[in-house]
Amino acid sequence: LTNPLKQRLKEADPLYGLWLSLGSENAAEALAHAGFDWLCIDMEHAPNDSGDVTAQLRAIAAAHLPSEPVVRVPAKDPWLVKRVLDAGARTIMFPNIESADEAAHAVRLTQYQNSDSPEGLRGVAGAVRAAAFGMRRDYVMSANAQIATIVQIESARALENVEAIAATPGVDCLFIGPADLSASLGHLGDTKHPEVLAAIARIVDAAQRAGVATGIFALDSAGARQYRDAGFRFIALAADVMWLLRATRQALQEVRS
Ligand code: 3PY
Repeated sequence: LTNPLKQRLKEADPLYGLWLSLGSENAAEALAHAGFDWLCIDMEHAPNDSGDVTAQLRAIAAAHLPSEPVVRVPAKDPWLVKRVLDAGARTIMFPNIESADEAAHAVRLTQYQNSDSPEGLRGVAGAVRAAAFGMRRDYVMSANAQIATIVQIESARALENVEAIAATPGVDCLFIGPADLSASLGHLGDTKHPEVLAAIARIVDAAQRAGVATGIFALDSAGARQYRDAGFRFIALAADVMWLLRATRQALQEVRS
């Protein structure tokens, strides 16, 4: 198994992605032609179960441009993480990680138990899509080193512990959820509040000191550019459903005016 995204997260170039929230393999395949570095299939806030994720992983793989899929699971659930990895996901995003212990647990969920990961919690099955249904016998031995773990920092408690979370072995990227972070800091809906901006700066600093990438969800390209200039390297350019509504509403307004 190789996961190009895991390597690219260590490099300096910014990686731009898109949230897939439509629950549609057709949309996923179409958007995989748009040239994003990564596409995030969202199981936390979108109607995607593990069957939908499998269909979208296949759809993304069918496109001619190599967008790397990321799957955001809804929680640190062993059975769900296992299924998504068995379906072929190589990069998992965990929402709301609040301590180094939680970060270490998230990493363990992605790892088979082995000498390099004695506390790994991932169950072993050979005949799964990730291992070409048993044809890729090297998968089980190579997966641990290639799965990337992205943890979301999105609460006041996570902020207190961010330096320890960033230093947790196996964490590849700290991803800020600005909506949840601002709510947790007492500023629901105000992602530009000075306290939220100070929190974001602290998270970037902690990640840079620990040598891990920092990611964030931007609402548009102007916001994405600002985040890039602030040192973010893994930036979501909003979500498919948001662009769909923006573009269609604008066209309708234009034709009606
Ligand atoms: C947030 O903004 O809270 C996120 O998790 C991004 O979707």
